[in-house]
Amino acid sequence: MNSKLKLIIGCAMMTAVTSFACSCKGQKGGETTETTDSTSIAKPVGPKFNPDSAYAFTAAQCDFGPRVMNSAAHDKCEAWIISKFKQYGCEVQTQKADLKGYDGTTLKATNIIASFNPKAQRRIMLCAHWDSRPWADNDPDSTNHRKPVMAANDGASGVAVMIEIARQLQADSSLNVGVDFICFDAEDWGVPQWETAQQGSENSWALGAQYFSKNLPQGYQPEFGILLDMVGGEGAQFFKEGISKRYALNIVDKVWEAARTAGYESYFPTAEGGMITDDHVPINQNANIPTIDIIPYYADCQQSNFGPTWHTINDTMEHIDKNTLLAVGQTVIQVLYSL
Ligand code: AHN
Ligand code: ZN
Repeated sequence: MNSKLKLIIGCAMMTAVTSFACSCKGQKGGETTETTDSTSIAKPVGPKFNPDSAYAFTAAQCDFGPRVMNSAAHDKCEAWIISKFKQYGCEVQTQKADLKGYDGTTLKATNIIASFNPKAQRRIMLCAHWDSRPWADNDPDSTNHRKPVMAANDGASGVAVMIEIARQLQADSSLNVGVDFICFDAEDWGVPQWETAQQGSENSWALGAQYFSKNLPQGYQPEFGILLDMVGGEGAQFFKEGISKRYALNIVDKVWEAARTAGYESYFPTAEGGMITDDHVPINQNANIPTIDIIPYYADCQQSNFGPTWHTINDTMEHIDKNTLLAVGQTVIQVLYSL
């Protein structure tokens, strides 16, 4: 076979593969998704989430180094996050507080509140934590336990998906609601595994969200919230989290239905994945904002049910998968543009 012919065949195969991938994802540029299930009439809506962009926003945070509380990298990243949300048309406020870690450390915390379309009455809250865990205490090698976590997935990914959504909202003015992007600080200063069990240790997590839940901006009452935690890991699947079901079952169902419509059903199985202590707990309990958690559950992972890199020194860009970022980002866009 001559090389030109090979090239033509190669091209035809590429086309076939590309269109196959497209129809699988149900992303046919606004057309109705072909299906034999006559009950499925909803179609993908809203702008196309760009996974390369979200990936770059994840890497940009990691480039500062681990964003551990009270560190220079933390403060530099804070300024970067604020500038990105401003760049994409949000009004940004910060909420600063000295919070107390389980070990008595004073944590200089900043919750970042970025509002898109701040005058809209009807509002939705998206949130994620932006700090890095100071200790890789779940690393298989115990000599790494006191090293900081890069937190590409457990920190940067959620913020990156939110920044990319803000970028898309600015480019497409057809949204009917306002969106508040809340970046919680001091989520990951929870009691390390080497400490013997402490009473009330679950309160050592989500310190920034606890503070926010008790110090809401004047009159703040969004319809519901969606927390994004570890939304970029390779092999991730997002099961229906138990606390979310207890406080906001209709939102869980809405989001999982949106995932199906957007073509990402395989990332969002409808089974339950257990109850997780996370930022959404104080938001539900103290602020009464029905808030769900999109958080992975790895049923068969020995290292952690949050995935093999959770609280290890391997939570780096190498293990970020653009397809996971896309599945979550496009699903959230589907929710927002269906309101
Ligand atoms: C617990 O480990 C109890 N909750 C997990 C919350 C978390 C930590 N999310 C990210 N890092
Ligand atoms: Zn963590």
